[in-house]
Amino acid sequence: MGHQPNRAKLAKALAIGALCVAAPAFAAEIAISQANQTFSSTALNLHTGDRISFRNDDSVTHNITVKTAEGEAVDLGLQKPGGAVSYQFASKGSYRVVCSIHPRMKMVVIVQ
Ligand SMILES: [Cu+2]
Repeated sequence: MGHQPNRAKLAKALAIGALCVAAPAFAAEIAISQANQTFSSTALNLHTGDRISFRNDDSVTHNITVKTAEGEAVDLGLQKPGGAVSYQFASKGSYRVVCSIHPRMKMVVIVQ
């Protein structure tokens, strides 16, 4: 007997959960490609909370390191061809993004 109402409640809860997931996020996710050992953009302006997804479109491994304004270096690890890693820029400031394997690969990210 108490069966159906519970199921209805569960369905409602699931629907609300789905809505939350589908709700438009204020933070953006920007896709950056690495090809020919170059970032597809060398300078970006982001808002706090935005995320960059870095895709490796090269045939060589990359290793992105994000250097924050405070001098902290965040190593995103080895990234094989075809792989993607992402990083969220959680606070304002000027960041430098480099590949620790290919020092010529550089980009600047300004978060405001
Ligand atoms: Cu590299």
